[in-house]
Amino acid sequence: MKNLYALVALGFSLSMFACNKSKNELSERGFVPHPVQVSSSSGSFRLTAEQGIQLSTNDERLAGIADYFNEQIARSLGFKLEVGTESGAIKFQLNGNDSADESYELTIKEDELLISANSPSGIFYGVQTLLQAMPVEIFAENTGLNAVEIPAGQIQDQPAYAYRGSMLDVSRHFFSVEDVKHYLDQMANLKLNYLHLHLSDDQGWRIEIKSWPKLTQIGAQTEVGGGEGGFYTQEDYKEIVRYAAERFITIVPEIDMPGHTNAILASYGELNPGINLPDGDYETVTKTVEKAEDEFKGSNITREAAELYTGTEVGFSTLDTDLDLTYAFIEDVVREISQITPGPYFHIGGDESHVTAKEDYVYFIERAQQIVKEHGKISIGWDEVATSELLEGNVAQFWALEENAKLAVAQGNKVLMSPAKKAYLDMQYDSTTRIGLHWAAYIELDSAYLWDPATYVSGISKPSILGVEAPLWTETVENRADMEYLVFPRIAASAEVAWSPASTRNWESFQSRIRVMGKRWDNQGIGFYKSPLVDWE
Ligand code: TNX
Repeated sequence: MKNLYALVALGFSLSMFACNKSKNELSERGFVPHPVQVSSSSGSFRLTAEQGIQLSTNDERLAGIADYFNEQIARSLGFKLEVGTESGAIKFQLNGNDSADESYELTIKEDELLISANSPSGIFYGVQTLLQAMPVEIFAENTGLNAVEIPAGQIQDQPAYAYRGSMLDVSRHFFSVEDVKHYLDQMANLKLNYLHLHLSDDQGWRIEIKSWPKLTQIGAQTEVGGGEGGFYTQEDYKEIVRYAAERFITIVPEIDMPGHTNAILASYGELNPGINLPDGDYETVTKTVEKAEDEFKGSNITREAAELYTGTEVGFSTLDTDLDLTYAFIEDVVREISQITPGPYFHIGGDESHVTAKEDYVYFIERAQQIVKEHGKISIGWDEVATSELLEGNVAQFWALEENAKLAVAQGNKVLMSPAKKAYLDMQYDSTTRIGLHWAAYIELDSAYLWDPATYVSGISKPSILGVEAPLWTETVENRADMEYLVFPRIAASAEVAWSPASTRNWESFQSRIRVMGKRWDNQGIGFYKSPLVDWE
């Protein structure tokens, strides 16, 4: 009998051991997005202040990544590692310089930790995975720890899509440079690489244009609800671009046109087709605009600036597509913004131009694309732009109409996937969510996770898809707390949809890993939505 008890006790402690062991394994660290391949081995690497980082070559970008890593650990552990090309147990090994290749390998042994990649971006993603391989305390400040254990094993990884993005609408409510940096920090942890800034809309113009100063003197002075608005100086914007680049994130500026342009029309009366908007429902507004446009054409009515708008109706404004000055204006705006945008894309909006006649819309989009091309950029537009002739290489961002996305593909152009029913971060989780809209859907975490860009629209498969973007529209989002509540945890679902191959995605696995991600967010003070579908404790 005694022996039996001993045996049971032994069995119990062995299974406890097995359990603990499996929790400490590399594969159980809660990686988000999930890497392509993870294998665990026994033992661990002990990171202490005595270790160093060895760079394979004297490359500025490699050194920048080492600085980034050092800043992350300095915050939680209070020390930085020495960086050099001579020695160090942590090795960043750059094998080439193919910026399109974002793959990496991370090998963790007891005495060595190696990140190897063909481009600096690959090394950066290896660092992100390494941070997630560490205990979640690494995301907290001043932990008092002086060492962390990183379980041994090997990871091979690469993204499914080249464009993994999010959009921040800084027009409906303005967000400070600090808020944008905070957003970029979180994007980097999730291996997202494009931040699309929605810099203009009816409610506000948000970037300094030196040749058209009233855009910010007037057009930036308010926001939804009548708050004080704001804008980025060109120096601010450059700082955002720089901070993003440090995290291998490219900024995509958007100037929405020819609709969503009331802030422009309020700043420059000479661009205004001369329509003053009535209050009222959508139909009344549309009718008034159409009538006024008819009366205006060919007459010599003086153009008057529109009133600033702080409501949330969409689709009532338009630039005058017949006016030469309109194109001179766009030319200046595209030129000034392109000069301070190193990335390849310029987003021209093009959505919901409900008061622009169809043929005027097509003419306008084709001209706007041309201007963007002349400034060396590739146009992206919301899916409606595909009803025009797209220039080679330009991209349609699918949000609402599948037939538009198909038109783009039929023209040989790529699609960026942002289906509102899945990827929109401003949709409520359910009917009780305190902020957000629900015109497209209620989007709980499982819904945000359970879709595949390559099969979402029949007839559009992976080769026609540039990537995935999760937009945050901010009609109801007033501050950082609101932003965090809608963005997290869904942005992590979107990041995994964009990064991890469909064959490795699994909701149950995501449920257990997002729980660990939640601890990382808690450690950073991020007020995320505690979806009831996840056991956060
Ligand atoms: C539709 S999505 C819009 C935006 C709104 C958003 C709110 C798109 C291209 N246009 O103007 O902010 O819905 O969810």
